[in-house]
Amino acid sequence: MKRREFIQLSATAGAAAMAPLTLTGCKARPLPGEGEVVQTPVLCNVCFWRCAGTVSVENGQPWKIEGNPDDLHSNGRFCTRGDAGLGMYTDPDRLKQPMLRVTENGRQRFKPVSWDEAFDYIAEKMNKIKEEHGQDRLCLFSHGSGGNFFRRTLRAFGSPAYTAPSYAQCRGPREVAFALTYGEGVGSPDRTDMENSRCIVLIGSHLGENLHNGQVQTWIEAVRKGATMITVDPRFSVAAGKSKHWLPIKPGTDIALMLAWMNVLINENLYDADYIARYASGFDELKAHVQPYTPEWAYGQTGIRPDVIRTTAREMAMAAPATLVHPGRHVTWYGDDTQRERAIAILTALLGAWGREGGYYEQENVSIPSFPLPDPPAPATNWRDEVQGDFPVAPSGISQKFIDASIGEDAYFKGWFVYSSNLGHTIPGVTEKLAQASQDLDLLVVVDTMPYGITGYADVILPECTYLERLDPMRNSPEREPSLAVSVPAFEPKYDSKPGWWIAKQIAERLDLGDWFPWDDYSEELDWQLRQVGSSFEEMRRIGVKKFPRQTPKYFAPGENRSFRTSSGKIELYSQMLADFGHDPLPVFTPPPSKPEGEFLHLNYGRAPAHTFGRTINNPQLFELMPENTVWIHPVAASTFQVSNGQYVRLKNQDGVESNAVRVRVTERIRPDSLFMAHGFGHNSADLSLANGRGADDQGLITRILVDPIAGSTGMRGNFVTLIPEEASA
Ligand SMILES: Nc1nc2c(c(=O)[nH]1)N[C@H]1C(S)=C(S)[C@@H](COP(=O)(O)OP(=O)(O)OC[C@H]3O[C@@H](n4cnc5c(=O)[nH]c(N)nc54)[C@H](O)[C@@H]3O)O[C@H]1N2
Ligand SMILES: Nc1nc2c(c(=O)[nH]1)N[C@H]1C(S)=C(S)[C@@H](COP(=O)(O)OP(=O)(O)OC[C@H]3O[C@@H](n4cnc5c(=O)[nH]c(N)nc54)[C@H](O)[C@@H]3O)O[C@H]1N2
Ligand code: SF4
Ligand SMILES: [Mo]
Repeated sequence: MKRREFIQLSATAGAAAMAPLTLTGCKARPLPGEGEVVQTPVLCNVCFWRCAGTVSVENGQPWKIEGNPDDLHSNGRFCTRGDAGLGMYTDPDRLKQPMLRVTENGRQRFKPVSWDEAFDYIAEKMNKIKEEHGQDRLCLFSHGSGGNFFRRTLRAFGSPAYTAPSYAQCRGPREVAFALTYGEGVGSPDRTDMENSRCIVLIGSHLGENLHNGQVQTWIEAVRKGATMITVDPRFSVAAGKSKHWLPIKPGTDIALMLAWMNVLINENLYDADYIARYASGFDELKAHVQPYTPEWAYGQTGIRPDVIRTTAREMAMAAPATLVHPGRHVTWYGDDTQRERAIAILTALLGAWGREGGYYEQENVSIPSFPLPDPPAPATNWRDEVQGDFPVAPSGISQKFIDASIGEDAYFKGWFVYSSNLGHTIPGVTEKLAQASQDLDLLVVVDTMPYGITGYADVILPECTYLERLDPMRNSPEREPSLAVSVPAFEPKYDSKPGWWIAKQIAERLDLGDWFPWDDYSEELDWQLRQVGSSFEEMRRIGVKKFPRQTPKYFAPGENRSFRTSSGKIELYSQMLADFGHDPLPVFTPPPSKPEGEFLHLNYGRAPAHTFGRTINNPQLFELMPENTVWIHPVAASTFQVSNGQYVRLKNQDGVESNAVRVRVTERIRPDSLFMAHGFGHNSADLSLANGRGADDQGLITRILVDPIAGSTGMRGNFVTLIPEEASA
């Protein structure tokens, strides 16, 4: 029998039965706000931008959430998803009590247990792993600030290995490329000075659909002030609709376009020669390198006409240094992603835009001491060497390597904590591997709020309360102005759910590591920290956000000499480090995988404004706005596949994997060779009463994974699909 069968919660012994929904007639109600209103500061957790806002509770009932006007992430306005955050709290499908995997009559089930039973089980398994394999054989997968508490427990135990999908499935190659070039990454929030840009170049980045609140607001400010917008996207995105130039590039050929732009900037002497002479190294190598990459050559690769390439390069130069070539955020596309991001970093240097108004500004956060903690045990082995030694340049944990290192009898990792990440939907090509790892691991703990797919693999499911019911870590992100922001519970936790800090502390105490959480309530730690900078928890729970004066300038001073944190102290156009590790020291164009025989479309995915990945699909308010995704195809493709607008189809990829049924949207806003769908849909689980079976999942169709040889990230865009019309279509 399988060690761990995949279990849906609806098959749970003793799971609370769901009451049927009843509709009541309309009664006259007082207007909102007429009752007793209590307001609490919150950090929105519907996505990772962490906007600061206020929750209003009227007569003990949820009323509304809105942005805090003092907050640079929101400027007083939440996005659609943030507004709908109450749906995360009210969702009746939430996890309600701790569950333990048990075998009864030969079948595996989840059994509701007390928190004490769950903690005892976890502590016993952790100690056994320590005894048999060593203290360093557990790891944490996590997305979001609440993961920090579990990171602390595992670090204290002697297992510091940690990974987040925001590296190898998201920003990894960007951070690596900018660090190689400038000695530091772009960071989050992205240090783009768009509100002051006179020209913005978007390569993929579909701002407006990608709804990172403060960022979209600064972009719209630039549009309002008449900045020249250049959008490079195979699809006529929302951003393309606001652009002077839309370059509908052949997917996967952006490096060719950027090499041609460099060729024009250098050969027409449009680059910032003073900036390059003062700050950069490797210009001669770069100049020689880009000579063959003329706009005429790039036309053949990208489908973008040479005159358009020249015109757009000149417009960028005209607005420089207030020209922002946006670095993108989800950049794990074709496996040459570090090189594509290097091309963006190099273009930025040629335009003299790093450290300059309208380009990339210097961020600052509040200098605040860490809470004093004991020293962690010395590691017996180096997990980086053991798990991802083939990617020495990677600064963070690579999630798919963590999974690989958990498969087999001799696997390095023996236990997982998964906090707020639905790995099966997040990491491409892991369905089989997840099943294998879950056979081989000695412990698999999932901390979640909802019964998403990952819970089906767990030994123990720990229900966290939502961000509206708990104290979360303080926000101290680098920004234009330093500021601190807190999130305080607006409601008591529903059901038997608990805050992350409490769960992590209880586990630590079971392991005799209580001195890593030396307080009764997490607010005591926050209060200690806040007092170091002249504030207090009491003050912050009243005001939510506190701004601090900047200590350093936002931009380089004219003519200022400065040293960069690269090995040469210069902006490295030519990267000696890449050369030393056997990679191309200057970006080289690698053609994307070619289309298979037969009728296939590039599988292209992105964001929809109403949802955050898969985590909001079951949110009753957001579900109502967008209950399923559609696949965008061009009329030419519609005619090839003989499908019409609104018809349901199944998608089948080059390896024969099929999706759920999904509706077609026929539109000229996409290239005839490509298809586009919003990521996050296609959950097949009866535990998710709204999301179940709605729309299709792009992740399952991503079976060809193009791993970046530098960053180790998973390129997801080398896949193709064909359309199979459904017989009975709506
Ligand atoms: N509403 C909402 N907003 C979000 C999120 C969310 O879940 N929901 N998630 C946030 C997160 S974590 C991230 S990382 C960001 C991601 O958002 P972005 O960084 O903006 O993501 P991209 O992958 O660049 O954007 C997808 C766009 O790339 C285009 N594209 C596809 N292939 C190519 C190509 O070969 N070349 C070019 N030039 N373009 C191509 C697609 O047509 C699409 O318009 O969004 C953030 N914002
Ligand atoms: N195919 C494809 N894959 C992608 C992407 C893509 O566009 N297409 N995007 C990539 C990118 S850019 C990113 S950043 C990653 C995102 O990857 P993830 O963040 O892993 O994405 P989700 O699927 O949203 O994971 C959500 C899980 O977190 C749980 N959760 C939500 N709120 C809470 C909470 O408050 N506490 C706890 N404990 N759990 C909570 C949800 O219930 C759910 O199980 O995905 C990457 N993978
Ligand atoms: S961008 Fe929207 S969903 Fe994300 S934190 Fe801000 S308000 Fe919440
Ligand atoms: Mo992301």
